[in-house]
Amino acid sequence: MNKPKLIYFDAPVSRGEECRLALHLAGIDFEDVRIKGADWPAMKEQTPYGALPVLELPGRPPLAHSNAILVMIGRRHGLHPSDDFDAARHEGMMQHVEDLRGVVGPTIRMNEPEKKAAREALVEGYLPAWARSAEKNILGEPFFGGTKLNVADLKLHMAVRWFIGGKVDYIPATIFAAYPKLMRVHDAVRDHPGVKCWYAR
Ligand SMILES: N[C@@H](CCC(=O)N[C@@H](CS)C(=O)NCC(=O)O)C(=O)O
Repeated sequence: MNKPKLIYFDAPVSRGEECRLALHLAGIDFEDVRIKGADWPAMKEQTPYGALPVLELPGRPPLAHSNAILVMIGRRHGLHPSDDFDAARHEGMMQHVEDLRGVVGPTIRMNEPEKKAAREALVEGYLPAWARSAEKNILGEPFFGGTKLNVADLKLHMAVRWFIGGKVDYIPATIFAAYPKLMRVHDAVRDHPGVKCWYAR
């Protein structure tokens, strides 16, 4: 039988993982395709925008861009606000996370000593400013929009999780510790029963 297919790399803290989590929380039985880096160059041109994640739904063209995938799953399965203004606020925060990735992501491919210098500069300036903006716009508790988890929360959770493991060189694991709302969203997603169930598989 044709199942929805989510295609991404086997990366645990990533755009793909937030889409996998959304599909799981939505109760969708999907094919979790994790491609190897070596297989990617041959696939790249076949994807809509030359990047992953991609969601394939039976009878539809492939869908790309993590936020588009998340919003579509969220709208169909009660993980995104039905009010259009609220939805737009959530999408704004989701874009804020993409902005963060757009700034930190390029440092992954840097060599030393540029990487150290670039990341130390981010710790001094961009990252606290990013977190202040996130904090200012989190109006709900414990999640971004209140008591209910939405796809925007998965996005925020993944952004915090990227750093709190302490595995990003030159960026302290405590980089977001001074932002209680941001950390509360992270913790509430981590502790959500559906999320725990995904990681207990
Ligand atoms: N705006 C896109 C960005 C996608 C993106 O940059 N994906 C990365 C992995 S996270 C990728 O496919 N990199 C391989 C490449 O660009 O060749 C999204 O939100 O999905």
